[in-house]
Amino acid sequence: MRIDVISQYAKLTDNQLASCTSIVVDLLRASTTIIYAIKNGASQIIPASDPGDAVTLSSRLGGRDCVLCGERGGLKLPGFELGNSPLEYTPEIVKGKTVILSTTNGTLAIQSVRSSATMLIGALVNCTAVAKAAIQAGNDVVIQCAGTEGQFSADDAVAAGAIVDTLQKNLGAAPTLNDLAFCSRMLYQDYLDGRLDVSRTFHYGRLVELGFNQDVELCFQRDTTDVVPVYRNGVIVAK
Ligand code: 3SL
Ligand code: MG
Repeated sequence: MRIDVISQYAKLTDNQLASCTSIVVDLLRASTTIIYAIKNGASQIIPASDPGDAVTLSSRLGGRDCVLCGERGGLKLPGFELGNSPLEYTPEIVKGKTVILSTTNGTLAIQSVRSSATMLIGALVNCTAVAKAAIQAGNDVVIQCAGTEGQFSADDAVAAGAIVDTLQKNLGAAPTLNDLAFCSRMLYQDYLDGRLDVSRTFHYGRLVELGFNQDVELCFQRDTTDVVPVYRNGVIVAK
């Protein structure tokens, strides 16, 4: 198996993705939020790149069974019911509902790898489950990080490294890694050993400044769920 970690979205062509399992990682916070929404009973999540498209879709589907969600600059969009905090996606609000979600980087990352043979949503909270699901799919793996506004994001790399590490430990034969897969795994080890202080990284600091301390704590917990969301025919559902 080959494992590539890609630092931000829109780097790979449809041709490169056609035979791959992609794992979309936006640790802070879209992929963690999607995992929590599915864990708490959302029937499906429709990613929308543009907030206007999300609003149009929500009125077309009829408000009652939908929850309109999204952020820009980390903050809930005006008129939307939920922002992008995993803690907001409680069973009381999302159970049995279609979640329409538009976020700054995460939903764009999802759109960028939609031609993959299989697309899974991963984070630290489902690290082991998503790695095992990727092994089961049997293809080469692309870990597509969302990045932060077009740049490498250390939080994504830590989660990607944890997934690479889990893949390596569960595969029979040693996989071939691209350089970022190799370095992400080392970064994850540095994080575990206390050499990488994630609170000093850009997006983590920005979320703390906005008051989302509980979110960042939750997002950095490992293996709190076995839920693996999968993208199928334009929507994200439980695998
Ligand atoms: O970029 C995204 O998709 C978001 O996850 C960013 S934020 O954490 O909500 O600011
Ligand atoms: Mg992010």
